[in-house]
Amino acid sequence: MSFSFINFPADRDDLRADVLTGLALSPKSIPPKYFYDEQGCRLFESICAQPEYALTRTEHTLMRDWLGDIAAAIGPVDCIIEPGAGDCAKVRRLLDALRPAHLVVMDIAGAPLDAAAEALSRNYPDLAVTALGMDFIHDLEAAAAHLPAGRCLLYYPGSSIGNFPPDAAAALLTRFRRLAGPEGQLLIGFDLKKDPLLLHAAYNDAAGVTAAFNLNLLARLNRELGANFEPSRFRHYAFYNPVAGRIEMHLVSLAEQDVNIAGQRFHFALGETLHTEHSFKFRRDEVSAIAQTAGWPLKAEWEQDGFAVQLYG
Ligand code: AVJ
Repeated sequence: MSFSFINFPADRDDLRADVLTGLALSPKSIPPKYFYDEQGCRLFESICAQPEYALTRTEHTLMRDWLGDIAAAIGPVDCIIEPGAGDCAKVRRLLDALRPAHLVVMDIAGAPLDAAAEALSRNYPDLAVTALGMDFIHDLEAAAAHLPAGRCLLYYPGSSIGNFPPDAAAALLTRFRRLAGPEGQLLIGFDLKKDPLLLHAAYNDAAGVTAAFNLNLLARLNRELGANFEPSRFRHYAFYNPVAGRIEMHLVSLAEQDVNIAGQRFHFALGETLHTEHSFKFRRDEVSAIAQTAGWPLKAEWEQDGFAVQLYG
């Protein structure tokens, strides 16, 4: 078994700088990548198990039902690269079907990734696993030094692409193109536009896990930046905006209040929002148009129960 974990230190300074910048914007806004501290990772995994949040289960079923087809379309690969791999659960199916020699996983949550990737490498003794604890939105290019020679498949499942507005999504896919190289391929999974009431319910689960996930951001800022947010004075508020084609997730201030963060004071008016996430929903042609501008020609696609997987290269 071959496993290595490399941590790219960055963290607290980036968090502080991005939070101070985001809170000076109007509307106030914090990038969604900061949801994922250890508690945030646990809450995200719990979201994926909620009955209203079909996204992860549907992707899993699609990948199970079409795995033979998908693997045949991809062909032989030497390496799978997964940015934002989290608990490393999704890539296992592809490892079983494609049997690459190398796996490179990246995640901003370094410690959970380290544990998940090491556990995975114990289950795949012939696989060389490299785990990079990094903010790939920032540091993707640094991953190049850790890729083996040969054909790479970049795997970007889970509708993570939905966190990016179209221009930023195109920019990210362009960087994926450069990393994967001219022989590289991209397998991407994303949530499709559907009944807005279903989308709404997925981000407003009855058990309140999505609310806890959203509010955990404030607890994280209290823990890591010494902020003094009072989470009970903010409301988790998520809705589908059909004009923009996205779920918007907010924390709405329930009172007029001041918050101190890293030595600075921020004022929240009653009803003022802190925007925490966009989760874009797509039609298949919208993603292929974005990928096209990023230099990825569409090779094949699969759709099932409101979720799609596309292969580019
Ligand atoms: C991991 C970005 C795909 O947008 O559905 C789940 C994160 N946010 N519930 C998504 C999330 C609220 C998720 N992604």
